[in-house]
This record gives sequence, structure tokens and C-alpha cells, in this order.
Amino acid sequence: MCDSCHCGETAEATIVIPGQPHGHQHQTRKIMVEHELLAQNDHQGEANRRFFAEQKILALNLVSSPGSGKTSILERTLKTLGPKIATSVIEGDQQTTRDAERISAAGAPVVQVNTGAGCHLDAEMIRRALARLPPKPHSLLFIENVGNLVCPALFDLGEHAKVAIISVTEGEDKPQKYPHLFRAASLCLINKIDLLPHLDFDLELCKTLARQVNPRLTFIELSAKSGEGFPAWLQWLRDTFNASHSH
Ligand SMILES: Nc1nc2c(ncn2[C@@H]2O[C@H](COP(=O)(O)OP(=O)(O)OP(=O)(O)O)[C@@H](O)[C@H]2O)c(=O)[nH]1
Ligand SMILES: [Mg+2]
Repeated sequence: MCDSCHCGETAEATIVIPGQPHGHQHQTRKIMVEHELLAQNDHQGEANRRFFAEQKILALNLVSSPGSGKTSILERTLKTLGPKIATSVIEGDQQTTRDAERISAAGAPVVQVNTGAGCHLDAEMIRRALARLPPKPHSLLFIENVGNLVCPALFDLGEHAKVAIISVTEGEDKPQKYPHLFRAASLCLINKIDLLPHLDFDLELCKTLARQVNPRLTFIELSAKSGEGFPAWLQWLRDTFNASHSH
């Protein structure tokens, strides 16, 4: 549960002292349940999903911590995916239009959603952004969520899939520490692999920890800087786009 935006589901904070037995040392704090907020979001999320299905739009929700490389991955993707698939982008940030400007320079239609104090995009924001874009029928829509591993995992935007992005500078343990996102994601991109020679990051350990949270999660290792791994990511995009159209 995020206290600043009250965006949680049922939440229970457990306070534990390392090395001391759980049973006697933890305290719990019940935090108010915000069922109504999430139910309202889910309702609009379903409406967005119907719109995407009617228009044959493949919508992907990109979620990561700040700076993992979401916009950099999109920039390279837009430049290399080719003209066969029409693509547009909804950018989410608390403030500024910096990411939208980068996407626009990469050649895609884009709208920026500024969430102010909010730490995630919600389905109503997406409804309004869709009206402003609007994405073409039979197209691919990327939604870059606000940089945050916690709250975006809880909000259904009506997307086809969540793509979790982790970069190798963040440490292998993020899937275990922030399990909601990795449980909800279909694909995990591991970015900035060009930096691996300079780091202790253990790729296999990261994947093992993520699979403990979500055994069905698939991984693509890439670098938005060098382009390594992009053929596999572009192939995943084409396969997912074609599969969603054949349904
Ligand atoms: N070395 C290296 N740097 C990268 C790579 N991808 C992104 N970066 C750098 O990481 C920084 C953050 O990249 P962004 O693409 O802005 O990250 P973001 O996830 O969109 O950030 P927010 O929108 O603020 O959450 C920038 O300085 C990028 O140049 C990569 O593959 N390798
Ligand atoms: Mg960004």
C-alpha cells in the first residue's frame, strides 16, 4: 500500500528484526482497504480492454523503477521495428514532457500524462490519453508507466500484457523484493547488459529469483545502448502482435 496515493489492495505491514524469530518480534499494522478505488479502476480497465480488442490494438504496459531504460528501449524499438506495424506511445511521468519529446523525435505519435503527486497511471488516465492520441486500428500501443516497481503493478490499464524491465545496475533481488510486478508480468526485459563487465550482477541468479515468484515469466536480455538482444525483443513483439490479431 502506498500511503501517498492510497493505491493499495489489502495491506499488512510486518515489522521484523533480522535474526530474531518471526513469531515474537513482528507487529502488524492494518491499513485501510481501498477496494472501491481499485474496483473503479478495474471497471475502466475492462472498458479500455474492450476498446483495444475492437480496434485490434496490442497494448503493452512497460513498468520499471526510475531510470531502468524504458524510454531508451522505446526509442531504439521505434527506430528498428520498421514501418509494417503502426506504433504509438502513452508516456507517464509525474512531471515534464521530456520522455514524450524523446519519443516524438524517434518518430511516433505520443501523448504525455503527468500524474503530479501520483505514482502510477490508472485506467481513466489511459481513457483520456487514448481520446487525445488516438491510436490507429491494427496498431501497437506502448504505455510507459511512471517509474515505480510497486503501485503500477496493482492497476489494470486494460493492457494485453505487462512488460517488467529491470536493469543490471539494480541488483538481482528486485523480483523477490517487489514480487507483485514480476507476478503480473508476461515478459521481463533485463536491460543495460553492456554494463555487465563492470558489475557483479548475476544474470542467472536474477532469473532464478524471478522464476520463484512467477515460473511462467520469460526473459530477454538486451541493451538499449548497444542494441544487443534487440532482435529477440523485436521478434517477441512481432509474434505477440500477430498472435493477438489471429484471435
Ligand atoms: N549503459 C546503458 N545505459 C542505458 C541503457 N538504457 C538506458 N540507459 C541510460 O539510463 C538512463 C535512464 O534511461 P531512460 O531511458 O530515461 O530510463 P527510464 O526508465 O525511461 O526512466 P524514467 O522514465 O525516468 O523512469 C539514461 O542515462 C540512459 O542513457 C543501456 O542499455 N545501457
Ligand atoms: Mg522514461
